[in-house]
Amino acid sequence: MPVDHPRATASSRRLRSWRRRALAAALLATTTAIILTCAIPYLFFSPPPTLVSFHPSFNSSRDASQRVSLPAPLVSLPKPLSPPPTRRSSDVKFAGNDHLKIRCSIVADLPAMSPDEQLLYARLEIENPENAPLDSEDADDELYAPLFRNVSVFRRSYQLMEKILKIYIYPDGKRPIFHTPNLRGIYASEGWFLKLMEENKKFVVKDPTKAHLFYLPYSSRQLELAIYIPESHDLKPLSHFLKDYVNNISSKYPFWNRTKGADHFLVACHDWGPYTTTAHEEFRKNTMKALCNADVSEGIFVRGKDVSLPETTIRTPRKPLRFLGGRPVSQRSILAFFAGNMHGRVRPVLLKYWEKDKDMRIYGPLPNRVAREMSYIHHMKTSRFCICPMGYEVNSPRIVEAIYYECVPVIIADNFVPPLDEVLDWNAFSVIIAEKDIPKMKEILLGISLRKYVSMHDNVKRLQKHFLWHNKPEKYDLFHMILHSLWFNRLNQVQLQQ
Ligand SMILES: *[C@@H]1O[C@H](CO)[C@@H](O)[C@H](O)[C@H]1NC(C)=O
Ligand SMILES: *[C@@H]1O[C@H](CO)[C@@H](O)[C@H](O)[C@H]1NC(C)=O
Ligand SMILES: *[C@@H]1O[C@H](CO)[C@@H](O)[C@H](O)[C@H]1NC(C)=O
Ligand SMILES: CC(=O)N[C@H]1CO[C@H](CO)[C@@H](O)[C@@H]1O
Repeated sequence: MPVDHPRATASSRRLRSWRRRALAAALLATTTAIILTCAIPYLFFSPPPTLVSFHPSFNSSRDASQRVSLPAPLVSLPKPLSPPPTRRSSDVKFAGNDHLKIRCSIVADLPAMSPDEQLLYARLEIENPENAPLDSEDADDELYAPLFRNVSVFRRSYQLMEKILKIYIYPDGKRPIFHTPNLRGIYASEGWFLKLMEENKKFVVKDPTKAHLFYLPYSSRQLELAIYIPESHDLKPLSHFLKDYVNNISSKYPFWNRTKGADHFLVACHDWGPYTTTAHEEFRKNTMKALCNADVSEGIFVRGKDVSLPETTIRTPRKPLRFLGGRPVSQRSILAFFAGNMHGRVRPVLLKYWEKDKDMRIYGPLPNRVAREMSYIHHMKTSRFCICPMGYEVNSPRIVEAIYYECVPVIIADNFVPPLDEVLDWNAFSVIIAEKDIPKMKEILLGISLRKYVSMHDNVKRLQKHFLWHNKPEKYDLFHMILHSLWFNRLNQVQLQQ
């Protein structure tokens, strides 16, 4: 910037002030154009601003006919005087992709909004099909559309999450039940999420008044280890402990009572995760739960509100991606593989029908004579299909193992909501068989053409990156996918609270 010259002549001063005015006028014109561009979808293409219907492709469970009222239009702007030009030609172009950000930040002025207004803004942005051009321009080719229910909705929602979402982690709660991630074994996903969330700088805020979501940072596995009395078959002490905790934070802070816990969430992979929430009514009903045990038949997990948490078995926490990968289709000679204990109602039926089949390897616990020849993991790497029957509970660590070893998972667990079901299209890369159809399992698997199988196998490989833990989280990895599902489901709920 030129410094003011004390000896400047009157004419040069006039020239400078003229320039400033011209610049201001140009800015004003540009801003108006941008505002009109941004306003058009709201003014002309969206339903009346006080009534928003759920877009059928947005929800995962809600009745599409359900309508809810919005408190007020998010952005109220004057109607343009002339008829709007067509959308594409009206887009004001700036250098690169930046016009997207400018386009909406000017209208929406996100930082000036309250967290609730920001959520409503994000919701409208995602629901409005007029926003579709935004993501084709911003498409990054990192997402493979066939894996998703609607990849444009996912991409848009993810972008908005990165831009908007803020999370408050309650500092309360003593170790080891709280703040102590366990990174190994079959419950590892709750530990990894806890660790990566607590280390996170992008989404976590110190100031809870800025938060959209509140995290209850406990481990369901540590809760079991610390409080459960072995052989007691009594989960009451665990649920009373959590009830106490929730009562503590709801009297200490104002945030719980504002939504009765609906913007609070937990992440729990232990089978008992859902059952330990039952002693506190609001906690059981309202709090968002990311659960491995995603069973809709028990009345605790609710599709569209809660998140089916992938169960990931981590054997070596320092190298979570060890052993990843599998054989190409041509080197997968076994039709289907299962080995495991006879937990629950499904597995004995599976064995009854298929243990003796020559094309498949269906075992109880993997026999030593077999394991000496070929390990469990190697079986998965060389089979076409990996059978993932429920155990005592609906979930199975085999689903993610199959994805890691590039084996197409076959899920047998009625009432189970598969992981990240809000956004993923499980038909693209898995086979879901009803429990009653176990006798027809071989027929069903052989009925899948080679061509179809090759595409499913390819999809499994492309899906893999969305199921990986990284010590430093990467875009679209498992940490971000879980976070995104929480964000997405919160957006799904948000207007019901108002
Ligand atoms: C995805 O969602 C958008 C926005 O709701 C919609 O316009 C589009 O038709 C959907 N695409 C598919 C393939 O369903
Ligand atoms: C709740 O607060 C009480 C009183 O401060 C404390 O004794 C108790 O340990 C707390 N419970 C939990 C689960 O944090
Ligand atoms: C929230 O509500 C509970 C139950 O009504 C009450 O005991 C508690 O004091 C309230 N918390 C705050 C911070 O006002
Ligand atoms: C994408 C999706 O799952 N949409 C669902 C929304 O809710 C309706 C009604 O419950 C379902 O029919 C849709 O499948």
